[in-house]
Amino acid sequence: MRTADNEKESRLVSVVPSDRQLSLMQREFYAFAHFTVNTYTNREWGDGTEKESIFDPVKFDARQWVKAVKAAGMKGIILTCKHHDGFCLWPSKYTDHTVAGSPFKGDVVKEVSDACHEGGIGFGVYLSPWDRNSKLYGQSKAYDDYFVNQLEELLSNYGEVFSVWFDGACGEGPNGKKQYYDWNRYYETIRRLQPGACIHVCGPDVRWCGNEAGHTRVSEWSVVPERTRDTEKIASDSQQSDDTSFREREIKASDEDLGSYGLICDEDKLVWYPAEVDTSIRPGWFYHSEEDGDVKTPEELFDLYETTVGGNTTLLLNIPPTREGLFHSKDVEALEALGRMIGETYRDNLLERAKLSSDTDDGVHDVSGIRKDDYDTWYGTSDYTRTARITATFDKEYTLNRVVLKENVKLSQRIEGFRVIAYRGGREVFVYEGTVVGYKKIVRIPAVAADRIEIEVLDSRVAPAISFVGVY
Ligand code: FUL
Repeated sequence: MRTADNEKESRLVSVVPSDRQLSLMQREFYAFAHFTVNTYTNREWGDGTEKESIFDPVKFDARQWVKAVKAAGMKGIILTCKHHDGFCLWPSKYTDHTVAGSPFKGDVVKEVSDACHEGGIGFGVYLSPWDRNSKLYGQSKAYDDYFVNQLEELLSNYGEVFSVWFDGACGEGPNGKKQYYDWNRYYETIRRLQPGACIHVCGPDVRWCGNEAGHTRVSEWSVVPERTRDTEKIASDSQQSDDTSFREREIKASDEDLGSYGLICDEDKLVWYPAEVDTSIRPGWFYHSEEDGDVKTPEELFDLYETTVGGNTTLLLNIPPTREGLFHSKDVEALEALGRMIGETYRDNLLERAKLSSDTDDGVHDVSGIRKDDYDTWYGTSDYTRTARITATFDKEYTLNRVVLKENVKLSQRIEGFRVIAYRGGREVFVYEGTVVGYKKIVRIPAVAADRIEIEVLDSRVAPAISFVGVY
């Protein structure tokens, strides 16, 4: 057990999300769509020499994408408006390497953003800083001007944008030169034109989880050292970091523990930097017909959803459009089945049929609000109590296999250890012990018959602030 320290813990819980970060966490699950000339060359990385004429999605229908995405319960699409090959899915004024030179002629960005807005989901922009086509690449300010001009087009002409996704991949351009990106200028442009948009990966708002395989850490923290963020930026900025004193030791995106109390309690600068897991429904990011048999099954997708969204990260799931410009029927079927599984599992919160109580005498908030999923009601104990217990006694015995816990993250991430205990006729039938909760924790337990559930917070910073409990 760690030594309690009121002052250090108070400092930790003063680190909270911005409004844009909060909105993104509430979005929970959204799609990536990787679409460019690679879809036609059957490659994953284009080299910038592809002819515009190969881009020809004859049945392109962004509404079909949105429908499929919504069926799975996703709340947005981030489109690769420009990938490393430099081909623009919109008719950019600043280059000829765009859809305008293709038989398609239209504006993919416009159609996808319109369909998203019409369907009531968010639209996000992936714009690769690495551009293997632009002659300006590697000429510092000239390329930065070009890149900022493109950002301005995308952030001014397509309505509200919830996300700008900056990839860390950075190599040579067509002149064999590398570019040193003026990140701060890019960030300022985004804040000025789309203040509600989060900047992901090589950016200050959303942290890359460190892999592309869909793995979430056992304990995923949102309050982490500020240098976690700097490292991401520096890493993508190529060999610029050569000082490695112990204090400034690198924290890699792949490290297992980024924010437990012991690790960060003496850290100078802390930030709210929540994780996002990005992975593809197929082996590749782009569509390859030979992968039609490798679409993740609904069960695999459901597992991915529960471990990521239910593990204090957001989930960015890639669905690559085909050469025709549609989501493949296999992907659509998997997404629809996933949506049904999520809907069925989480439809009926058994807590609605329970008597709730807290036996912690100094409870500062009424416990009854926690069966409703909102942040206005939350349950906590008075400051520096660190523990809490909530008991739900059901009207009869139920078979259950999921417990969902949420913290009111407006008050930071506080819980470091908890337990869920299920009882039947006064006897313990199952115990689950966990670490973090954060925005959302989905506790999966084997189906048990129980008539009472106890949620015990074993340790938290200052005091817990639980905003939701669901039992299914
Ligand atoms: C990587 C890229 O190189 C891949 O092509 C893909 O876009 C993935 C999301 O990020 O860094």
